[in-house]
Amino acid sequence: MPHLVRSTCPYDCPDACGLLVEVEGGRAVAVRGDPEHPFNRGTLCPKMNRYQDTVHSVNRLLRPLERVGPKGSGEFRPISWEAAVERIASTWSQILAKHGGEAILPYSYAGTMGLVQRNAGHAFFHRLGASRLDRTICSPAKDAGWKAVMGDTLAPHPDVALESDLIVLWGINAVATNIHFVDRVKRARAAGAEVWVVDTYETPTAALADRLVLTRPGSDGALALGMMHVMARDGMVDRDFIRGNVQGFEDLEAEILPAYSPERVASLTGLGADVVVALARRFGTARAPFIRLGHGLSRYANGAMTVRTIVCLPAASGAWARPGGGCLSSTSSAQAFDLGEVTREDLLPRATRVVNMNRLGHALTELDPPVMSLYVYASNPAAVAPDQNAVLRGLARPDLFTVVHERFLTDTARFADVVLPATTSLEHHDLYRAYGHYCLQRVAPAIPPQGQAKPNWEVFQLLAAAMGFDDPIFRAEAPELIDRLLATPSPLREGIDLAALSAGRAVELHLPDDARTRWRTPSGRIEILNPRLKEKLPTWIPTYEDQGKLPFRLMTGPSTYSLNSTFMERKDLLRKQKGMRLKMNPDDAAARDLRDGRRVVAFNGLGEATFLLEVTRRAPRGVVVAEGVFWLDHVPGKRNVNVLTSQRLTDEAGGSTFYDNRVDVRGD
Ligand SMILES: Nc1nc2c(c(=O)[nH]1)N[C@H]1C(S)=C(S)[C@@H](COP(=O)(O)OP(=O)(O)OC[C@H]3O[C@@H](n4cnc5c(=O)[nH]c(N)nc54)[C@H](O)[C@@H]3O)O[C@H]1N2
Ligand SMILES: Nc1nc2c(c(=O)[nH]1)N[C@H]1C(S)=C(S)[C@@H](COP(=O)(O)OP(=O)(O)OC[C@H]3O[C@@H](n4cnc5c(=O)[nH]c(N)nc54)[C@H](O)[C@@H]3O)O[C@H]1N2
Ligand SMILES: [Mo]
Repeated sequence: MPHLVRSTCPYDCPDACGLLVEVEGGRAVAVRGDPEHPFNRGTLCPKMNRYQDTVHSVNRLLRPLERVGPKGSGEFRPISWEAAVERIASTWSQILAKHGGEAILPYSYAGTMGLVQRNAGHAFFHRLGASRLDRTICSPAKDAGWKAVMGDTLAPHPDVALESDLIVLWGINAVATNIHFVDRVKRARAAGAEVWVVDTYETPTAALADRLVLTRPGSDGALALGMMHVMARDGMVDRDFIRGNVQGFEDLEAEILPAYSPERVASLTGLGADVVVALARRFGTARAPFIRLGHGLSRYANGAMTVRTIVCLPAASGAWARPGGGCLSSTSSAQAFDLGEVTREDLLPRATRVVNMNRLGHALTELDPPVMSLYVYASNPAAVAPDQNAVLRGLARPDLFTVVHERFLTDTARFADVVLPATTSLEHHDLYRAYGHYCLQRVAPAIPPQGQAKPNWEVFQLLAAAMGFDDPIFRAEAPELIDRLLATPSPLREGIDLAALSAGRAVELHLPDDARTRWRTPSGRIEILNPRLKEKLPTWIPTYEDQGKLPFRLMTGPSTYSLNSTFMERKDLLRKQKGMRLKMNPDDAAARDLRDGRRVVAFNGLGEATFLLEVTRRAPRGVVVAEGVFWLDHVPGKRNVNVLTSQRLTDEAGGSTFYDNRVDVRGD
């Protein structure tokens, strides 16, 4: 008889869904949504419905491997765990003696979101004195933009949107990336709310919209300033709310907004001036507009500033004061735990150098003194990191000792000297929180580790022992680390149902009653004027439009059937993606005599990649769109969209600029 085990979807997605796993004979035979989970309430996305196919895939790595062929060839032979750990420890000891700890670089991101397994290497690499990785590939500019205005103010609960009369899905392809929020949007719409989608092309999410607004890539900050210009001019700002809660709206009005007339904003955004006015009026007169802000618009040279400017809108309109109003950027807050219990910065012998993960290509090919060893876990940089040719050149270096801990033989794993097999989330302990809602879930294994796979934390325990590190933390097992996280004080966890948490159920964090009226900024007010920043007031700054004068802006959006490069092991989902495609407007295609379904090459100064052309009005003129981060091994030319993206960083916080690139396109 199968039995049911509760679990959490481990992937990097705002929904962090509750799962019910049907287990029979030590195998997961079915996975469905947990009907008792407050956010996903029993449903799952198309990717997770057959999670058991990932867990029990014939392509799982089940034994440690050692490279026998050239780097990148994927030729390996099995070795024992003892031999693998011994080889890593002895190579690192030599590197430490000859080059020092900073010659070793850990590279990890969010293959799993569990707080223990995701952060499992930090204590070890701190103790080792390795170079530190600045984990900036995803959202630092977005977070900086929010923080500039709102400080540590918690984002509203996603269910607040149910009471809104105008939901704006801004730079988010929610049908692909936040599907259970879409359920809230549909319910609000059924109750009378209007829905806008603001994007750069017609995504699947556009089908939800009463109004689709397509801006020129990277111009949304100008749109937000134009909206506030009109709202101020036409008496649609909430002066009472501003007086009581906001710092600096008057300065913005006097110093910045005059330059953002609808006509000027039209020229910056590509929208008609009449459209800018109409959007401003509708937003300004809505009772409780709710903005759900995605990541797309933050991955530009002006990303943090764009987010900062948009976050001013609900302050100007006073939306925060009304049930249903506000802005949800991210619910992930450090405030629920002290992660220091796991990350252990205190073990660092001294402040070692910091490497920005978006500049891995540079780090592996140009950094001086050089990186001599790379340890990758929970990430696939050969596919996901920008400037792919530089990354691959680095990974191919014969003198670089690379270790990859993975579930599958990814593009990165193919370049490893030693490959270690990793467990899936159904095989290890962890604690999950989300970045699109406020649930917390503690998860125990549903099935035993497959083959000889090991969880991240266990591997670092082995490596610590082999390196002779006797700090007590390395003897603590994963459940104990979870207990320690849960023992750190936090008002957000006050009064939560600990018995339910221990039993593996999702529980909601406790949002303070004044979370939406007490602004957690240094001044205690919403800081439209932030005196601590170089630009004290939000303003417009241009994008890079990288690679100069090439004709197309390149959008690299999420795909509904994969998650970054995860799920590419699943043939069923891969078929649904119908190949690595490039969407192009029919007029642009006609001008180049390119036909639908043809192979085309997109190129710029960084490299080129081969796509199947999809000619569609969903892409505006001058914009081409590539959804999904494909495995190089699956595509012609063995390069994906990231051969076209640059290592340049955002205005604040060193974020990625995946959307701020230009390309040209030719027939193959
Ligand atoms: N199915 C699926 N789900 C995922 C992911 C996935 O790859 N696939 N990725 C996961 C991860 S790691 C993350 S961070 C989240 C990201 O999920 P989202 O928050 O949706 O963010 P992005 O994927 O960066 O981009 C979202 C949208 O921004 C648009 N966009 C780009 N530039 C601009 C602009 O200048 N203005 C406007 N208005 N829109 C713009 C893009 O066209 C895209 O539709 O999703 C997670 N969930
Ligand atoms: N062009 C372009 N590039 C992008 C993006 C984009 O929108 N466009 N999105 C960017 C964003 S938002 C992000 S967050 C990054 C994501 O970049 P990554 O975090 O590297 O994400 P994935 O490609 O999903 O790779 C995660 C890997 O972790 C492995 N893994 C899963 N669980 C475990 C585990 O428990 N242990 C170990 N050791 N491994 C595990 C998986 O098998 C998978 O190969 O990509 C970025 N790259
Ligand atoms: Mo991300």
